[in-house]
Amino acid sequence: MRLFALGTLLLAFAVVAPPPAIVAHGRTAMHDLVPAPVSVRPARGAFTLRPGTAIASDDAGVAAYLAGVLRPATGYALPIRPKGAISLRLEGAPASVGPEGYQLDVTPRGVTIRARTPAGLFNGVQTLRQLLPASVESPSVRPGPWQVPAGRIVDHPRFAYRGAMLDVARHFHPVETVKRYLDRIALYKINHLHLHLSDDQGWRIAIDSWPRLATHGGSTQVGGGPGGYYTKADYREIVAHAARRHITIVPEIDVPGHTNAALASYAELNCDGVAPPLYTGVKVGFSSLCTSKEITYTFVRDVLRELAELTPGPYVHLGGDEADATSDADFATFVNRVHPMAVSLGKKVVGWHQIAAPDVRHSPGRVLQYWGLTSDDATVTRAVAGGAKVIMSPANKTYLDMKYDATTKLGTTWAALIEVRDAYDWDPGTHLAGVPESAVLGVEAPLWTETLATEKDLEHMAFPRLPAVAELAWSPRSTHDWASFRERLAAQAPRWQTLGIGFHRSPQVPWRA
Ligand code: IFG
Repeated sequence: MRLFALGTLLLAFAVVAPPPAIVAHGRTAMHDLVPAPVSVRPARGAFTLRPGTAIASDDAGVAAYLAGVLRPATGYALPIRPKGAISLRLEGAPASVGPEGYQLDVTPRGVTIRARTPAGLFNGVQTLRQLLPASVESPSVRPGPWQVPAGRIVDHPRFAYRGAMLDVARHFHPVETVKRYLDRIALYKINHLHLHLSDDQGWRIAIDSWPRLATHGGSTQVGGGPGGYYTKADYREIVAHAARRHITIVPEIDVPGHTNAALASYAELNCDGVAPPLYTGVKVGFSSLCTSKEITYTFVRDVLRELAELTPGPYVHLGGDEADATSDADFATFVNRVHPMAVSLGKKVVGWHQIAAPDVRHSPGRVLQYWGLTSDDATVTRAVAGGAKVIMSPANKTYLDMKYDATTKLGTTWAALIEVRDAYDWDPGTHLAGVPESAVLGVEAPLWTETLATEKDLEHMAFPRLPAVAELAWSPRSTHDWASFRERLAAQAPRWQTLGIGFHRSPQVPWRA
């Protein structure tokens, strides 16, 4: 009889409905965040958004952004007021959060995000977003309840440079696609978008002093399609869209190699004075600016001046990869003349790590983007000893144009097959011998588009591997754990479905029904 009574008591306790914000296995959404925060302390209960909920904020831009995220699915007005149950504060955050971190507090009475900068508030908003049901991402009104599990999160990034790259040269992708890519990388606290604006197959940014670069050099693409280019107004629109998401645009003009589109546009840029035809194939390493002609340096100076004027961010990327048609001596001469032009325009130079060639001088603030396949690179080690910083983009870990496995239709395999776990299970802080974590500016996931013509193609290759790289860039090493990450990634999928992101259903991830 006694046993029966105990059983009844336990049963009674079990049927007491847990707070709705608690999902299966006692996990709340606080356990499903990507990237993993530095510290998470769940509490009982939840905050429920109501039709009368208001947003108060010390930064108007982040408040407007948050309202824009929450209004469509909730259908609530969510006015921005001096006082509100959701408050975004620029004081009271612990010093540990630094320039981009935040403290998020949720109680049944309200949500408070504290940070030291608007960027920190923005990052806190991304976390708040993930604490709400996936249906909050819907562009149209969905039923609630709109509950946020209670607790405290204190968070800040491991690396300052958390990047994504979009190659708009091989296949041109329109402004709307770039803006949606910005919306999506913002979900995972990525704060730089590197645009690969020129290559053999296309020149994608209008330059007033050299108009044929875009009108002729931008008139085709891999496979011979119509190509396209950004007008300066288009580019400014992309920069503004990025800035509202606290994302810095890093424009790349790849030189002296990867320049057939420019050479095809102006005969005088060629050593023999003859413009080659436009190129719509996928070979690399066959083109070079004419490093012995003075007009080449006038050309680069004009392009850099106009690009720097369009780019509020601190970096310009000058490529430097696969200059196989340029002798080592000519490459060093060219780079040593051109990088100082960018510095005199107030910019810091990023380049593929080949710019660390022996005879190339260090320019102040220069950053090497490592895309190699090895765990040791003498040129990089030497350049770091000379003051260079490194963005880690090992091609066998972060190149999102690599096939997931042999069955992937899109993409290539030259670096590696990269399934989700391959993109996750490495450490940017220790990847390269001779490059201490203090020299690692951050991580970037390039998306090359030789085989990616449509936005759906981009989505399939970027998701779910981009969130993996984003976690490496943001989260402390102590939270790095594949078993946890794959579960948290599975919890992201309903959000991608609601956002219409056509992601790869990797067999490595326990996607929920
Ligand atoms: N390497 C080339 C890219 C692109 C890529 C495709 C770099 C720095 C192979 N250079 O990656 O232009 O073709 O995976």
